[in-house]
Amino acid sequence: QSSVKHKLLEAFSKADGDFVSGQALADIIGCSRTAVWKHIESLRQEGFELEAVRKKGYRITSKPDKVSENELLIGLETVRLGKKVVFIESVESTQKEAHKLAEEAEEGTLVIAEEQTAGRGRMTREWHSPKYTGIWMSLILKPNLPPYKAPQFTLITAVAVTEAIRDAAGVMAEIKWPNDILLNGKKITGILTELQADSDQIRSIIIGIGMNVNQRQFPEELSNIATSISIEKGETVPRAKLVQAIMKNLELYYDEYMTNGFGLIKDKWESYAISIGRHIIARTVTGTIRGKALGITDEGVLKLQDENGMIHDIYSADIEI
Ligand code: BT5
Repeated sequence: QSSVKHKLLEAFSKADGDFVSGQALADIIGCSRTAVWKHIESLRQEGFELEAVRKKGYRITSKPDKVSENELLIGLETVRLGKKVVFIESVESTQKEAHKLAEEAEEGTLVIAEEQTAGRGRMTREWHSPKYTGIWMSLILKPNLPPYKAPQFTLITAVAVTEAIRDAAGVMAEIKWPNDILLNGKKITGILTELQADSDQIRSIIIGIGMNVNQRQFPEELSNIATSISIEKGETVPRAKLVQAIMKNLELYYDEYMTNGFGLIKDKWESYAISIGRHIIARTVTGTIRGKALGITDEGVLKLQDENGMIHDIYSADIEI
């Protein structure tokens, strides 16, 4: 049943908004034209809107705002990333699921949920992940690289996600080192890069992305620091389209990174970052440093110059601007 739906959606995806004849659909799924009609009805039940015109066939006029496998498949323009989707309606944490699947999973496998009941940030922090309004997903990559390269993936992801938000939602997202994306000064996205590795070789990188898309409000404790795309833009944004844009950009920059190294990504990252060139406060586990953010190194380390002119390498911290 679900593979029939898959084939139908793939056919509509290829048609790119044009009509597909009932006969063509019948051929693709190997059934009668009457049976096609039944499958079309079941798509309608799921929230797809389809137009049916005699002698022309069917076309999809709108997709439901869901992030399940089918919605992500239509219009996905990647070769590897996001081709295998593990959708779970409600999960503790997609990150936790991805860790469980990582060893067996093929590269590019995406774990995504409508809701997380125990989403997490760095360390033991909580990540607020309410139902149907955000993007809560974890992507499994398997680059042939040593583990010390892993922090660069947070930066690659930040560039890919920032561009996806700018293009697919039309709002000016900016990066705050190392793993936040802000809109009008408030956090809309957090990135969590984790590893399964041997001492000299990455086995899997698990990139967790949490994005506030269509929330209209936040709990008290987050309302000063967090926002959503729809609050800032004043209209809702289809989440599947954002996921697809992220997958496309990530594939592009991942390939760029593996082929040509970090140069281009570093330039883009610095051009999207708000903190570079400004005075900031970096709170690390060992203490607080104030100074001017000079830029990032090829390893993704933040260079911070204090008032005595001394330059500090910041590997991990929370930044206050
Ligand atoms: C992060 O941590 O920003 C990484 C968040 C990664 C979440 C994704 S969702 C999919 C995957 N599955 C998971 O379980 N996690 C990943 P950090 O820099 O430590 O920031 C956490 C802090 O952000 C919290 O302590 C709150 O102050 C704040 N916060 C929590 N939920 C938020 C939200 N929805 N929007 C904005 N800020 C939030």
